[in-house]
Amino acid sequence: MSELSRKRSADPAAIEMLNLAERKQYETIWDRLEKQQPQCGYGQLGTCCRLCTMGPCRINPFGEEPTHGVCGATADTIVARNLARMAAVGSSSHSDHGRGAALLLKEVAIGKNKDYRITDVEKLKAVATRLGINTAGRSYLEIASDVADVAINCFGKQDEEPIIFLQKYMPKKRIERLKEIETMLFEKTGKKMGLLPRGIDREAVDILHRTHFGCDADPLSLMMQTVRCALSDGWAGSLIATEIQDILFGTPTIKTVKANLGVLDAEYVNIIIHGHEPILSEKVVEIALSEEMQEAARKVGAKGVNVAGLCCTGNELLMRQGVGIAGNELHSELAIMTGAVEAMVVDVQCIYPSLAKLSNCFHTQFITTNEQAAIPGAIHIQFDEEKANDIARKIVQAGIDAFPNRDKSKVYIPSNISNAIVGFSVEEILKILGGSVAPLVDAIAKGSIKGVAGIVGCNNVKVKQDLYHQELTKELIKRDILVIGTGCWAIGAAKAGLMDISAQGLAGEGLKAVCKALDIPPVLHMGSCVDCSRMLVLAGALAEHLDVDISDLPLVGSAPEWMTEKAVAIGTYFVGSGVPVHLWPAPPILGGPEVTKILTEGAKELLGGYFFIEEGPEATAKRMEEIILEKRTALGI
Ligand code: BF8
Repeated sequence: MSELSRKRSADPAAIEMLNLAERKQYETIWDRLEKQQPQCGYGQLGTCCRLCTMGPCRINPFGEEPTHGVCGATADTIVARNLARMAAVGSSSHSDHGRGAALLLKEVAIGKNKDYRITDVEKLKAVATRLGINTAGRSYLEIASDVADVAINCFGKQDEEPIIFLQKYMPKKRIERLKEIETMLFEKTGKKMGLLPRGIDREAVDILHRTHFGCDADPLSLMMQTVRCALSDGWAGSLIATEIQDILFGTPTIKTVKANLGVLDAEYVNIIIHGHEPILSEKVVEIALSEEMQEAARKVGAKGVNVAGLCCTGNELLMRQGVGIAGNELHSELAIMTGAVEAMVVDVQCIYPSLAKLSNCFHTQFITTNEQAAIPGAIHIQFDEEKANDIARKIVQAGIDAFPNRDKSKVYIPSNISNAIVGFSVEEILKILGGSVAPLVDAIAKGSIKGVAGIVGCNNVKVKQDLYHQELTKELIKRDILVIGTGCWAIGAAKAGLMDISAQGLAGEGLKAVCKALDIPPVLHMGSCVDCSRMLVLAGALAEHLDVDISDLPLVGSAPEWMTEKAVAIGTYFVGSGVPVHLWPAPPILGGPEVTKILTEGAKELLGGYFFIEEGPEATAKRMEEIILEKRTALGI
């Protein structure tokens, strides 16, 4: 077993595939990282600016010349602007996804789209009631039309009022606190700094405007707008995606799934769905599993069609349909290298352009489907919701047609596969708790559960794949801290067996007893990255039950292998909601001492939530536990 492969990943399936890549000379993301060394120090510190053509400028981190950009921008201004833009991009990615769901719900409601339907009428009514929409004596399509209108309005409204979804879902105490901060900042500085988002699109555009040449240079003002934009993602854009996808495709329920590359089956046509939006993946699964397609696969010599997920669209499918998950982000190249993938079908976000070139080494059809993610070298089959059935059939058929071209001598599927109990939507959590958060609050009050940690985010090729995810999770449950989470962390935890019922044995005595009584693992899969909104809703429910602010609760977040701009948005909306958030690797802010101070110390005082940077799972778990214990003491428990 290659030493190099073991340095790159903690996942035995990945190590096997990395060994194979080394033998066969397939280039991987790890190889490309090496070719990029040494990476730019200014970029890592966040002190390079290329926002106008007088630059690019960079600031000397040791206080020597150049200390300012050509326009006079300081390191803090540059760092703040860069970070704000990262959050705007991340928020926009989640929120644009939510927009797609809202627009589809409208089309289904008015009968324009016949290829989709409303699956979960109970959830529809619950969302409508929360939004203040009348449900009595009305058809579910009428209600759905109104829900879609409210959601669509959150994107483009122009008045100054906070976004309706945020108003109806964020606990009142938090809204009040944000308003008080706005007033206090105005009184103290004379500058208007808003925190409550007015419109989803508006807050991202605001950042694009204020970071244009010659606009906002004030680190505090830039950071407050960053929080406002991120809050429009968490409490609106992502929340809309989650809620409407539940209405369209069903609210996740608890189920057992299989995780890791072993979900691929050498005797079947394997179709992997990768990306983020279940509008595509739900349809591909439905069509792929139809008798018509299974029969077509048998005709070309396969036993049928097998569908597996990857990354967040994989999380969406696993939560709702129980589809097996082939892996998280760093598995995407490795999956193709098994030589057993007939089609990798992608929509948007977290898709390496390298997959097109790699697919050419195999018979794999690398199929892009979305105009927002066209990739040179891919086969593009344009997806269109109104013709979803026909297009999904075409996509699945392309996979089936590729099966006879499979080179059997290239097939190598690692046998690693784990069981994971998944599907912990807030609704399911409430169901297992008997209808209210009270038993969870009691367990926390008694100390059997010290607190709750939410872990999110990616794989980052700079961090050994899944190691931080696995070790931090184990350290936390050992300390009687319940772990919930989403995204590529959740897939990493599932692959490592941490979502299996047997993981109860790794938990501390208090947490173990609670998990045994409820028959759940100590590590709960709450979905894809837009489903971080489920964690916000759960935090809100706990805060309202206790009549306290979210920042008073023994909650803490972590993104230990993060890498995307979406993760910046997620971390920031948790901070804006009052939750302390750990980050590793360090974000590109350390070149701006004032920005670093605002995000780590200033935010704590203002928002209750703040960022902290820590390296190493044990040190991180220790710090997270200390934060939880601090909160418990303040609550008097
Ligand atoms: O939205 S965890 S690598 S797949 S960004 Fe991407 Fe990060 Fe994975 Fe999902 Ni989230």
